[in-house]
Amino acid sequence: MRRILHLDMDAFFAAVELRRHPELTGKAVVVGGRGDPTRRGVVSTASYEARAFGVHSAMPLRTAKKLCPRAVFLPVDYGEYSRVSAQVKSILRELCPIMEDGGIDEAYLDLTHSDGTSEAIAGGIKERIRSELGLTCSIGIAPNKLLAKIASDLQKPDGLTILHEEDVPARIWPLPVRKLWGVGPKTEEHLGAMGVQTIGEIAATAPETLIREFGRSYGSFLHRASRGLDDRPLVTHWVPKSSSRETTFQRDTNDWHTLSDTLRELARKATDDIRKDGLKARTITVKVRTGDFETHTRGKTLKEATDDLSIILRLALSNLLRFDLRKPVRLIGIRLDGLHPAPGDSSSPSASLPVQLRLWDHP
Ligand code: TTP
Ligand code: MG
Repeated sequence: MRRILHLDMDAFFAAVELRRHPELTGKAVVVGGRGDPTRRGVVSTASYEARAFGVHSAMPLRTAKKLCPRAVFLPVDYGEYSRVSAQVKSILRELCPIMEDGGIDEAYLDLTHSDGTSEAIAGGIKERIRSELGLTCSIGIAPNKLLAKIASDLQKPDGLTILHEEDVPARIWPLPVRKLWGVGPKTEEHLGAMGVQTIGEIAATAPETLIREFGRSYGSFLHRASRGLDDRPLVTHWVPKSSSRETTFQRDTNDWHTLSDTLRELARKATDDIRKDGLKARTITVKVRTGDFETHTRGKTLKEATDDLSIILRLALSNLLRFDLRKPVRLIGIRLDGLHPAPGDSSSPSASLPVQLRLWDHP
């Protein structure tokens, strides 16, 4: 049985705005357009306080102002939300390398081969997002993406919902058809005309009827989805080509101890990075930039890829010895490339994840 987690940030754009305008906490806040309800534009999102007045995404700002005259209107700052989004994704990827990016404020993780209870994993993610980013999210964990996504929405904000297959009749069937992934306003209307309002009523409709009404492909999708069945894999897309780390010194130096210690530390971090991703590297390159901004690199390629720190350290230092280090150094860096998934090598904990191969199945 698979174990899939879906995470969705709570009132995302509004929550990010509240971090820098803490005085607005607890107030009705609407983020959209240029933040001016007298001008054209739609609501991107609203705080839960504003939602209580009926304000929601995609509504004209003018309408939002009518529904909630006291709301504070803020302009959209997409750059800031993207930065925070990347931080969320990097926390998630650190905890589980098999991640599907679901959009600016959501993602799926495949926890099938992760240790720990679902409660503990979800609690750990929430805690990191709260303490490091000052934000809350809602999490659903279920046997597939379809159910995990519905689950993450069931107890917003700051929710955690764990669904099992046997919970489908009680928890999923009473929901309106629109809650089903892949059901939009048109299908909702079509189903409504057939007297079908809830997911359970789709499940109770004969599959032949669904196929007659919606065609073979979509009809059978509706039949399966209404029963909570979904075998779509995560689309990870994410295949790093190289991993690099570098450091700029406070003051230029050509002290061998400083240079070699720094390089050792960078090699350690870069090796950690690839190990976390279940990868091994073939090429180890050292980069040195001198105070006059000349940049040089020295690299070595191994016959076989490795994630063995002692081998990587040895190569990094022998590369460093190949530089002319008479001029003081401003920046030193290491790059590991020629990355390959580490095959079932039990000496490395992350490398033993069999699902790692999935990263490469779905490029
Ligand atoms: P959502 O996750 O749909 O909404 P949300 O995070 O604001 O609130 P919830 O707690 O219900 O998850 O969308 C994420 C962000 O995407 C949202 O903060 C703003 C943006 N967005 C738009 O710009 N326009 C839209 O129509 C929607 C739905 C979202
Ligand atoms: Mg959200």
